[in-house]
Amino acid sequence: MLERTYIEDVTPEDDGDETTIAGHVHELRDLGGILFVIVRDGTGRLQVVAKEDDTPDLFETAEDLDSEDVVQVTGTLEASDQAPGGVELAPTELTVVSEATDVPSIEISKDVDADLSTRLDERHLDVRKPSTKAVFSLRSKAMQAMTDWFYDNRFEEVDTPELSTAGAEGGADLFPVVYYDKEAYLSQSPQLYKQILVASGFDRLFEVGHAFRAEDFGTSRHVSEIAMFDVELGYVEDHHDVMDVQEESLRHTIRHVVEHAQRELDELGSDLSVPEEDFPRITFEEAREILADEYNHVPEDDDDLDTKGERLLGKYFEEQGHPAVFVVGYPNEKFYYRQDVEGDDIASRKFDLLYLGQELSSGGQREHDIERLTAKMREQGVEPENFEFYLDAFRYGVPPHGGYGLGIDRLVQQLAGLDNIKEAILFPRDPDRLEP
Ligand code: ATP
Ligand code: AMO
Repeated sequence: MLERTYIEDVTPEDDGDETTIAGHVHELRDLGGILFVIVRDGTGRLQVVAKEDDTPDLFETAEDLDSEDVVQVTGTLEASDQAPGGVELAPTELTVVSEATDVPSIEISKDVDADLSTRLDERHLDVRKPSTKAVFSLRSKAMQAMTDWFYDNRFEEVDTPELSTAGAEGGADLFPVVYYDKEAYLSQSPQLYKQILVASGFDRLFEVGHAFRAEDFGTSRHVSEIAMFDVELGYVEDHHDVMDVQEESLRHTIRHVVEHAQRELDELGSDLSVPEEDFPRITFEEAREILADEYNHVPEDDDDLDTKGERLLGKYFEEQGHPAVFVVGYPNEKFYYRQDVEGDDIASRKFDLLYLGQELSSGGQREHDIERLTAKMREQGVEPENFEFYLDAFRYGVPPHGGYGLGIDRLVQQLAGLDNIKEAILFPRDPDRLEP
């Protein structure tokens, strides 16, 4: 490995220390006889001050530098009030590791916002921007925290196929693929496999995977390829056990981000707080009542909340100090949710979690009785015969179970305070974008 100190580890307290850094030339400022070279690595930026009088040979090399050249610099750290971050490097050695042969087509060092489409077309350049890189450092830290929580709470990670013969979430938005001499589909959700595995004895599992939805949307919160954090657990009493897992793991994740990704949050100007209080759990009917009474808003679809409704509910609860709220008991849900349970005053044990005014996850308790499950499938026009691989698992004893799927891209969008979900994805896919 090339010798180097990560720039985020350099502080004014290191005054007088000799160190080596490596990174891209972020910015060059020539003051005649003094050259400021701002070097950027994946963790931050440091000002290198080359002086013609002190190190004439090195100064000559520095004068020939171009933006985005890759350099390795050794020198002495000097605390200075004038330096960005309060510390700079007086260089004694400067090596050009790799030269940039072209001039970047978008501004990397300045905060002029190119439009999103251009940024995504030139994503490899856009990601060099500290504010863009911060999104993905934050994403990595959030995912580390989330997976840690599940490992720490006796969940096991599983890996299920993304090619299959049937869709779990309904047939309309499937992507067909040519699979040898058959037609197959890209997975919409690991839903069926999660349940099969709980039946088989993986009674606390999670999976980080991709889900594909051929939805014909043009919204700021939908993409065609979704990173999904899926969870399933057995031996639940009801959907509240599932919400407990969703709530605790999310709180842990946000807390970790607030405590360990402050540099990224600062870079993004995102002011995030940890939702310490219990997330309110309201029924679907209560949600509709709040929308009608407080905002005179009636979602078009009787069985769902619309985007505007979710935003308004988010606002309503945020004003009361709750950034996250569960809406429980959606009517006419997919066949795998427990519905019409005797004694329940809700239509189903399905919930959505709204976080900062946007749906972040869906989940609930599942139907584990094969008779009721097949009846529900038939009622919904889903042929049980096409789901034998799934139903078979329910013939050998299945613990009562539940789970949820959380859209990772939406989580990052909200944590980072981004307008569009595509900003939270390195190489997003939508109806118009299949590259880069
Ligand atoms: P579901 O569980 O109902 O299949 P979902 O969990 O995949 O949906 P979304 O796709 O975010 O979650 O849908 C939630 C809400 O988003 C919908 O109720 C609808 O109000 C809104 N929505 C979905 N598609 C669009 C669209 N094309 N344009 C505007 N809003 C949309
Ligand atoms: P659902 O279809 O609600 O539920 O998806 C779960 C979560 O995935 C995210 N999501 C999306 N994100 C971006 N673009 C999209 N097109 C998109 N579609 C969904 C959302 C959503 O809340 N099997 C169930 C989950 C379960 O019950 O376990 C499912 O897939 O954040």
